[in-house]
Amino acid sequence: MTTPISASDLDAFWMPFTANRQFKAQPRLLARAEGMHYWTPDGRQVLDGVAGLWCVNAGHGRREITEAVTRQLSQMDYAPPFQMGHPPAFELATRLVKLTPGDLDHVFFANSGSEAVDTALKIAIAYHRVRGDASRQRLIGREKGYHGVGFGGISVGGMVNNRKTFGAMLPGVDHLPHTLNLEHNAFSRGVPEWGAHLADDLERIVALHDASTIAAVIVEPVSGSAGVILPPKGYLQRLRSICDKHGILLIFDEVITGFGRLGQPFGAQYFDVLPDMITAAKGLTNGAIPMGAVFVRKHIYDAFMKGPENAVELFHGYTYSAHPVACAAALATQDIYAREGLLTRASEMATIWENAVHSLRGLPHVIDVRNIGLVAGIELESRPGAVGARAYEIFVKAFEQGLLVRLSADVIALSPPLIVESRHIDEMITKLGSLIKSTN
Ligand code: PXG
Repeated sequence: MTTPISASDLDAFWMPFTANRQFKAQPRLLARAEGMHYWTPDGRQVLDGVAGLWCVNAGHGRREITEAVTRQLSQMDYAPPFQMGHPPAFELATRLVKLTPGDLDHVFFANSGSEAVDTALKIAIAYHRVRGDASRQRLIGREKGYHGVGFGGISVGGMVNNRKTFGAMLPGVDHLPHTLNLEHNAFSRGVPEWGAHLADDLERIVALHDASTIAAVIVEPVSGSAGVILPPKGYLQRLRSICDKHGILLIFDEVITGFGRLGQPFGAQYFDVLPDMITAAKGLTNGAIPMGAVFVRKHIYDAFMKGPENAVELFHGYTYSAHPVACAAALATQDIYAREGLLTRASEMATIWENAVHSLRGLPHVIDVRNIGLVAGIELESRPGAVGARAYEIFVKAFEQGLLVRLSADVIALSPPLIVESRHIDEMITKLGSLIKSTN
């Protein structure tokens, strides 16, 4: 079967984060991809406005990745990662830590952003314990944060629909306030001026629980899933200094901002703030093969490398940690990024992008436009009693007219492959603009 067409063909697959019955009544299928485009099974071209799902940073169908994956599969399909190794894993780790800032010079491999996040949270708690500071177990996330769907990630995450049906989750978790504020910051270009003081809420949380109970703070430098929420100017610096003051680890979840989305390899470099750990996934392999990673600073790695040399230092890992095929895909992806300058290309395109997306200001229902690097969020006023309906309608019509966008409630998110050209941006904005105008 190449193209499922009848309802029964679609029934067995329980689709993730999808309205299954609505989708299966009116499916939207993709069959092929190359460069900036997808094609539907009936051959319709669709411009990719979201890099698949914030991950295909070098554009689709990169031959070098296909070849590297094929080569690796025929040479060695799988190798156990526990007490054994294979060369591409070490080569990839060495390559990647050259991209990270400061002494973030060790990397632990996982298979997704969710696993990377849960790994980082576990490393944070274990780090304090190996240093003899075992009372530091609390984790601090942020409202509207998205850190994947593991129990750790949803516990520190702050998106209510991802949390409310899944019970009590991890104990000892607290949340900072989010930084979205339309009253002060609507239509800011780049990071908003107002709101650095929101980081000071960490002092309140410290005063409530005492620093000696807190292991780590985790935030996305820029929130993607919750609808493109930017850190106010100085906010991340302030979080860093409060964490330093109280001996709390700071984790940047860069599953979206990693690998060039903001015009630097990582958001940490863009914002010039050095976290203790960075989680990454998505663009690491250009989305071609699942892979996640946690970068840790030297003091964290070193804290574990004590004790007897024959002792396993961290009782954590996955059957597919540093999977050879994922490593091959990641190495080929990094080659492309380096050769084509893609990790900084967003900074070259940022002004064109900013002007383009802000041209939607003034259209009906548009209550905010937010942008940074090659990301934008266009927020529409919600219909009374029907949050998300307006943006969903635009998403469906956009797909019918050959444009893929992403939604979060009534925010339309754009995050194209980093190979995007001005003409693609024009096409996206023209299509979106006319859809926004024609939607009631
Ligand atoms: N952290 C962040 C910051 C993410 O954006 C994850 C962790 C989890 O990664 P995995 O690979 O486990 O999915 C993500 C994932 C959306 C959307 O609609 C975003 C993500 C996933 C699904 C949908 O914006 N980001």
